[in-house]
Amino acid sequence: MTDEKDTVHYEGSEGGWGSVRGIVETFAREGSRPAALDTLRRQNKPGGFMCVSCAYTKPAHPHAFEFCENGAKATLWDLTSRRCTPDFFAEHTVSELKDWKDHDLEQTGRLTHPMRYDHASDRYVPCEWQEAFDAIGAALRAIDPGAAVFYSSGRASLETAYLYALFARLYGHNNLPDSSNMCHETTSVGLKKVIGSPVGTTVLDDFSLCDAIFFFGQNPGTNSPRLLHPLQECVRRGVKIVTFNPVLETGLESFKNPQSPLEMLTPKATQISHLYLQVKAGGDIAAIMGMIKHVFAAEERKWSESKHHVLDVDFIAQHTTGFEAVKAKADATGWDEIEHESGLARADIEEAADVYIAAHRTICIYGMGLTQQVHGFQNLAMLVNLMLMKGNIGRDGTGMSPMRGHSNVQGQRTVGISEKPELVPLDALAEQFGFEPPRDEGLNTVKACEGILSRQVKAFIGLGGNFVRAVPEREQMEAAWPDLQLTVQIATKLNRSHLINGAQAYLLPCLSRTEEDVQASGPQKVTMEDTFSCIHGSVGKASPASPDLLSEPAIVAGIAKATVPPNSKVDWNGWVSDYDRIRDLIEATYPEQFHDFNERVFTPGGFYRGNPARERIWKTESGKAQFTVPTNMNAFGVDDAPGRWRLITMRSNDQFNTTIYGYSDRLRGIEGTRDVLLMNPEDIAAAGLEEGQVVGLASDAGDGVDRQVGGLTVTPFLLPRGCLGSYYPEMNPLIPLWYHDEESKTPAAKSVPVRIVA
Ligand SMILES: Nc1nc2c(c(=O)[nH]1)N[C@H]1C(S)=C(S)[C@@H](COP(=O)(O)OP(=O)(O)OC[C@H]3O[C@@H](n4cnc5c(=O)[nH]c(N)nc54)[C@H](O)[C@@H]3O)O[C@H]1N2
Ligand SMILES: Nc1nc2c(c(=O)[nH]1)N[C@H]1C(S)=C(S)[C@@H](COP(=O)(O)OP(=O)(O)OC[C@H]3O[C@@H](n4cnc5c(=O)[nH]c(N)nc54)[C@H](O)[C@@H]3O)O[C@H]1N2
Ligand SMILES: [Mo]
Repeated sequence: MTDEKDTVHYEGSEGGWGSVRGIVETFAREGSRPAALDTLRRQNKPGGFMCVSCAYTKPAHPHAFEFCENGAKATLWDLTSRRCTPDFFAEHTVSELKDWKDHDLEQTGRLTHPMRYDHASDRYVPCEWQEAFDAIGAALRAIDPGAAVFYSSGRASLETAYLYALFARLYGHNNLPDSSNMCHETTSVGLKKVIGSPVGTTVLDDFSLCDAIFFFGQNPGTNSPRLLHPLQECVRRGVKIVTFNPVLETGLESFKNPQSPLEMLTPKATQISHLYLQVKAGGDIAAIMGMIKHVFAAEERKWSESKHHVLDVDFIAQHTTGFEAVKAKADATGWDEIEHESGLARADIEEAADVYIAAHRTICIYGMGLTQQVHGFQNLAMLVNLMLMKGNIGRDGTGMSPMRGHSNVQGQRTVGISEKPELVPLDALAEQFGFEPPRDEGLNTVKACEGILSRQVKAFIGLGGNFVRAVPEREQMEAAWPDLQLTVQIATKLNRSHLINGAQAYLLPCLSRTEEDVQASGPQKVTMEDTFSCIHGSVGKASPASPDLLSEPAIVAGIAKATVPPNSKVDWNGWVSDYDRIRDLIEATYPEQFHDFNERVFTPGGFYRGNPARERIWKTESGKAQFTVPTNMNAFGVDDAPGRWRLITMRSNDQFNTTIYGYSDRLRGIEGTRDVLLMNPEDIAAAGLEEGQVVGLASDAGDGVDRQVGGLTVTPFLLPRGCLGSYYPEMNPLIPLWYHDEESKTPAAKSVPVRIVA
């Protein structure tokens, strides 16, 4: 065993005073004005604004301060007093800015003015909005619509998303990749395949009914901290939480509630996980197979002893298909293989399975640890196998609960941002707007990257996000990018993607959701969908960072109007003047889910848009829930080989995706740097390395392509043997573009094959 003292691992609990200190520090760092406190008070409240950070729900009965350390950071980041103005751009060439770190670029503050990139001076120069729209429209009209890509990061509202997708289709393509393609696309495709639902089946109320929760590869302490409140309540009720994660994540181990004054004054934190299993990266298929084997064994024993079942045999008979094949596979899989592939001991897996067997109602929460794997689909299918055995889908207090990422990433898909035409009611759109929508499959993120590399894609519009920083294969992507004819970035803060420009390039600054959005009919509200499929209204009240900002709907409409021919059923100006009218359009396209949309915008806790799988109506090919036989026992995309490691690319507690707030990963005890290589101490010794030594990583995917990242300090950390950890997005140059989930093409960022270069 490793001596814990020698390894970096945070001692305290998530939440608590550390988290309060985190908020206070951010307040100072952003030069926040007192008005920012008012904004925080309105965060995630009915009639307030919805957090710009994660997609966790906004409860009907919010706490006095219904936000977490990271939600507060995200809000204060938007409300910073710093400004990135035309004067700043006059002082710095774009080439010069390319040497800046991600953190420093965003620290220049909010973008204030529309800018055009001027190649001659290598600078961004100010332009007028209409001038930008006209030039973008002319450039788009000059190319084949199929050669344009309209990307979105999952933050923009339902109203913006709907207009953006409509614009793409009126113009003539379905090339609508979304950050979801790098994230929970494995869910959208995988869950859809096996239970007919592209989204989770649980709602918040299920958490007050369940007896057990299984966590696979999701880190709430950092990425959805408000989820820790219901978890804490669950633990108090006696719910058993079992976690499978290669990293001992503090939030999942223990939690101190910063909203509870009593708890803050005592040293006591709630122990969250009853059992914490440090599965090998990519080892979940085997671990779940072990649990399934144990459930079958328990079924045999119980049946022979008492003629009672562990399995929900009626549910299996009535609602599922493929059960026998999975049983046969479980029988045929030996424990040696399971232990080897999962890195876990049989007794531990059996103990986890015993929690599952004893529980009447189980919820399964999962995240990037399962979805960002080459066999990510099989990860999810195995979880569904396990859940179906005891009828744990489509019953109160149970269900599959993917924790989605960006605050409206799920909703953007709901209202039409999809490259998959079969997921969009194209006939309804054709009727509503009197046009013939394109029916061809569009480009997802990986295919958009392929198109950019092959020079077939000519134009890129980014509705938020930091595309070149977030995608795999960074070196090649950055090299190909300047060959694009047109690049347009709609953004709040400067980032790396704004520095790699096409022949014509525009940087268009928009309002943040925290800010007041006044249009011709008055102040506007917008809406988003949370991870439980509930729709919430949001009203910004802060005064805009600059008088020259436009709202996202106004920018999308401005470009659209300059691009597509006039159409009597398309009223860009009218829609932007009153977002109620956009919600009417959404209601007309999706009448079942969005009926009475405008009346229901401020339903406390949001309004639920429904999910057939929750009612045990399975919209799958067979009309049943599907048991799936795995073809692989691990999710790793290449074979193990000597000197080949599985690299986990991680998020720190001081970042939101490519936005780096600071260099502290408090919950993992790493301070002042992100350039670390986390390694098990025994691995460090076995590899002949030393703590503190600076090394590099090279891609070891077997394709002969040279991909390297250097300057990483070897840091002992309690990871399973054979696994390495380092931060996203710094590690993205190491991920081959082809290294993605086999079904959904989600880049496999959680078990990247690498070699250590000393
Ligand atoms: N503060 C903050 N909040 C965020 C974000 C952020 O960057 N910062 N990002 C947002 C977005 S877009 C998203 S998608 C979500 C992401 O939220 P998560 O889904 O939590 O994503 P990650 O932190 O990337 O990884 C999740 C966990 O998977 C574990 N893991 C890695 N490999 C494996 C494996 O093979 N098996 C298992 N079982 N576990 C594994 C990691 O140790 C980590 O704890 O969070 C959202 N919220
Ligand atoms: N190696 C590795 N790669 C990954 C991941 C990983 O875990 N590992 N995770 C993947 C995941 S889950 C995701 S979701 C993607 C994220 O990929 P993206 O969504 O493309 O990236 P973000 O970092 O969220 O985008 C940040 C930028 O969005 C802009 N922005 C912020 N707020 C707003 C707004 O309100 N409006 C507009 N228009 N712009 C705004 C700001 O300019 C900011 O710089 O990365 C993926 N890449
Ligand atoms: Mo994400």
